[in-house]
Formats: sequence, C-alpha cells, structure tokens
Amino acid sequence: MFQKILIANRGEIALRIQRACRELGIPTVAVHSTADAEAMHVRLAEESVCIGPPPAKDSYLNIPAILSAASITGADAIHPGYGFLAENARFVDMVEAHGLTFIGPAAAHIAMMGDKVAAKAAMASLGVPLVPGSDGVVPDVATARRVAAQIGYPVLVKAVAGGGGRGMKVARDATSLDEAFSLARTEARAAFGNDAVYLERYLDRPRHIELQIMADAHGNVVHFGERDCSLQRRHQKLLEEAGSPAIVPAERDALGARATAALRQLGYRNAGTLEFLYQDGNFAFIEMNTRLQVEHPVTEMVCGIDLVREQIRIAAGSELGYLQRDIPFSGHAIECRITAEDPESFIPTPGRVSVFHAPGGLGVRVDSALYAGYVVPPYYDSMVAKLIVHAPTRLDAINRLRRALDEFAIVGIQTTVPLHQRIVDDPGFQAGDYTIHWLEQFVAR
Ligand code: MV4
Repeated sequence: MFQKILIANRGEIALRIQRACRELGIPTVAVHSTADAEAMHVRLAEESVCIGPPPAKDSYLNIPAILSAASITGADAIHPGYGFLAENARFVDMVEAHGLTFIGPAAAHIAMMGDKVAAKAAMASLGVPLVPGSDGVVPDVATARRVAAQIGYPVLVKAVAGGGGRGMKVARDATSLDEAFSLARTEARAAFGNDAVYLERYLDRPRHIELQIMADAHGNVVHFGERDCSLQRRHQKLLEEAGSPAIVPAERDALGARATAALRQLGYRNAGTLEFLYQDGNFAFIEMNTRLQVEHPVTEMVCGIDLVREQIRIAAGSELGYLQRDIPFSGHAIECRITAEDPESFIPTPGRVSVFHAPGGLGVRVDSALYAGYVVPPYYDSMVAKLIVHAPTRLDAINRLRRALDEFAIVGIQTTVPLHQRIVDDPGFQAGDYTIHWLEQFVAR
C-alpha cells in the first residue's frame, strides 16, 4: 500500500479523498494556490505545499510544481480527483516517469477516451451499442452530406476532442448542414485546437444515463449501476439520481454485463464511467469519462461501497474487493450540486460565508469544504456543497431531500439551494419522466 498520497485538487473532492486515505491509514499531502491558503483541504491534510498563484493554469494545472511537491514530501502516489489534471494523459506519463503511481487509468486509455471517435470505435468493436453515425472522422462537407443522407436527419456534428457541448451543432436538414458543419469546425478549433468532427443521428428527447464501472489490474471488472444525470443546464449537472427512474433492474443488468465485458477486453483499469443517451428503451454509448465523477456519491449510497477506497486499493495492485453478485443496489439516492451562484441568473457569488450549518440525520450526507468564516474565492468552479440523500424508495428520498434542503443554512453568499427546493417540489420532477431538456425549460418559466 502507498506510504503517502498527494491530492492534486481542492474543495470538497480533496476532502473526499482525504477521508478515504485516513480510513486506509495513509497520510495525505494537500497542494494549494495562494488563494486557497485558508481552505479546508489544506487544514485537514497532514502536510501541504503551495504550488502557485490563484489562476488554475499556474497552480492546480502546474505539473512541474505538483511533481516537485510530491518529491519534497515523499509522496508515492497522486490522486487527481476530477477536473484539473484528472484526464490529462501527458500528466499520467510524467507522474509515472517520476516513479510515482497515478491513481486512475493508464495514460493510453485516457488518451483513447479523450478522442471521441476512437472511444466510439473501441466500444462498437466490443459490442456496446452506439448512436447511428459516421464511421469515424468526417473530413469535409461533401462527405457530411452523404453520411447525413444515410443516417437520416436531424444530425448532430460533434467535435472529436469535444466535451461540455462545445463544438456541437444540430442540422435539421440538408440545407442547414453546411453551416452546422463549418460552425462546429470553427468552434472545435477555437476550443480544443483540433477541428476534427464526426456525425451522429440527433436524438431529440433522450435521458443522460451513465454507468459506473471499476476494474482492477487482475482482469476483474464490475459495475456499480447507473446514475441519471439528465437534469442539467448548459451542460452543468444540477441534480443526479441512482438509480434512474426510467429503467428497470433487468435493463441495468443487461447494460452492465455488456459494458463490463467490453472493458475487460480493453484491459481498462480503475474507475470509469460510460455515458449513454437513453431514448425509446434503447441505450446508445456517446462518451467515456476516465475519472472519478462529481456525482459518484449517489452510487456509493445505493451500493454501500467507498469508490475512492477501491480506486486507491486497485492502484496499489490489490484485487477488487467485490464480485458483481456482492454489489447490492439498495434504495434510491439523489444528489444536489449546490453552487455559489444567484439561483435565477446563475451569476457566480463568491464571498464570505458567515453561517454554515449542514443538514444531518438518517440518510443525509454533505460533501463540502465550506466553513463559517471561509471566503469563497472567485477563481474556481462555483460548486460549494453536494447534498446527498439516501432512502428506501424514490418518494422517500424526495421527502428526505426536501427536509434536508430546508435545514441547510448557508449565509453570506447566495447559493442555488432555493432552486433545488423548487425542483424538488415540482410535480414533473416528482414524476421522474424528464429528459435532458427538462431543466432548461423549468428555469425559464
Ligand atoms: C447528443 C445529443 C443528442 N443526440 N448526441 C452533449 C454533450 C456531449 N457530452 C453529448 N451531448 C449530447 N449528445 C446525439 N446523437 C444530445 C446531447 C446533449 C446532452 C447530453 C447529455 C446531457 C445533456 C445534454 C444537453 C444537451 C445536449
């Protein structure tokens, strides 16, 4: 097992990883920017190292500074959390070149899944269902027209290096294809420095359902069920559920069997999430995330398993602690991502928190690095707390969530707690039959 783990992240996820390390008896090293000297993740770590000024590119993305911090503190492994360097294959190579262990997948798998066309080709060849689309990159608009006619309109032009919805354009018919194609290209070049695009049939009212998997270095691969992440605004998720209100256990089992078989073939290691669009009873793979995700707690709650602990054990060479048949799916969990934003305009509201009182009680979990007196800095992501509830049924979970949101007191900054209260009280949400478009319409009304 590792002697000391450096956590290359901040905020609630740094705390989340510290907690797993502490239970495993492994001391941690925190890294922080000058803006985060007073941050909770620094206070709770055994050791900390300042790695640069506030802008992330100079601190949390500063690879030489992070590797130096590991070296001077004698850390032998690095956990990247999510965001920042979590899906940077070059970083993984450098970590390993320094004789350290990256707690995550192999660099080659991160690079493969970062290329959406390569990811789709790999999954298709391993028997995972895809959205109908182009066979690889579409080099020019003439090819695009031919492919679109074949798969049928509407089509979606997507960036190979894409993510977060950038470089993505819908074409309703052949007339709008030329413009969609060149716009997607231009946007992709600006956002990713890579203008390669591909085509898919556009699904007009899908749900976003993702599957959590975990693989060890001994060929064991299991899944921990699905999360429904359809409630998002501008590609920012607001609320996630496990399981999905839209699917039945037999669908989960079938998808899980296919996905774990595919990743076993691929030789994948550590945590990963397969993203699917689900419409009319069919799953279609779109992307794979090669990291621990923000919303992992809902999975932990229904399975009763510490995913970060498993990530660390696997990275150290241990076998998975669970066989598929030992993984229960018990009850229902919901997570609210609470951000420091105006709940109507979504404008960030950094500043000093005067009162912080988190809800508690049975089936309530709060993952947050806030404390009374803390000043939320303006430089980073605005998520300040995750409220996760777990209960025997979805209805019980909704009632528990309403109670917990009412109990939450964050004073001094505006947060999205009032928006979550509105969502929880909405009959449409309660019915559970929403698509990826539901929330945008909800916030507009
Ligand atoms: C799609 C789609 C409809 N049809 N692909 C958005 C970001 C990227 N990860 C994939 N995305 C989508 N791909 C096809 N063929 C609709 C979306 C999409 C979406 C997907 C998941 C969650 C939220 C979304 C919001 C808008 C569009």
